[in-house]
Amino acid sequence: MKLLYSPASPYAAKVRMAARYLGIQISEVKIDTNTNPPELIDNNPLGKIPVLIRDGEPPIYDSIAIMHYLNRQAGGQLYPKKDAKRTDVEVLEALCDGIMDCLLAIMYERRFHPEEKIHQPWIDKQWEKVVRGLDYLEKNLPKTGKKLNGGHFALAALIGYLDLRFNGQWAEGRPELASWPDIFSKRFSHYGEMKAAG
Ligand SMILES: N[C@@H](CCC(=O)N[C@@H](CS)C(=O)NCC(=O)O)C(=O)O
Repeated sequence: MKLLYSPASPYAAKVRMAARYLGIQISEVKIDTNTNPPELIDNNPLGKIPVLIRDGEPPIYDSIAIMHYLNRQAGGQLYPKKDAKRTDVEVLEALCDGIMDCLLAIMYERRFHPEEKIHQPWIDKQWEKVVRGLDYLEKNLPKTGKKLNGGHFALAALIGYLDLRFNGQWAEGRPELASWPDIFSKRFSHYGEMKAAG
């Protein structure tokens, strides 16, 4: 199996970390989404990463579908079995991914518009969502014991991306969230090398 990814992508970081944790071997192919390479758009019409490519089977996207595929491959080790716990983890992942969506919307607004067309109210609206989401996480961090799940990897991916692109803008006033990577790293020692990197 191979994963189309970019080192800065938080969604790809989530999937790559989860696969590593589960001991699933995936080779990684770096992709520049800006150039729409055939290998990307032939496998995902949306032109987004991550995409998991399997021998003789259809490609899998987006990151959530890949996470659930990895979970099945690993005999259910990535998500809790009990219904209520599983829902909690899935909602945590949805929140972290949703915050990443807002952060990316901000990045793309700045990156893909000429200066005079950047719409600050749109950026502000996305940032308000980020603030609400991070404040919620500060008060509702998941228990982080020996057994990790999809929610932990989504949270780790989010914090890695915040550090990469929004350094100095999110950690103040959120000590629990800012120090959570120390706890996570004790459970997953590859975090430092696998989180989003520019
Ligand atoms: N919901 C998707 C989001 C994927 C996504 O937005 N990936 C970004 C990179 S971090 C991307 O491919 N952007 C290129 C584009 O939107 O054209 C997932 O969970 O995989």
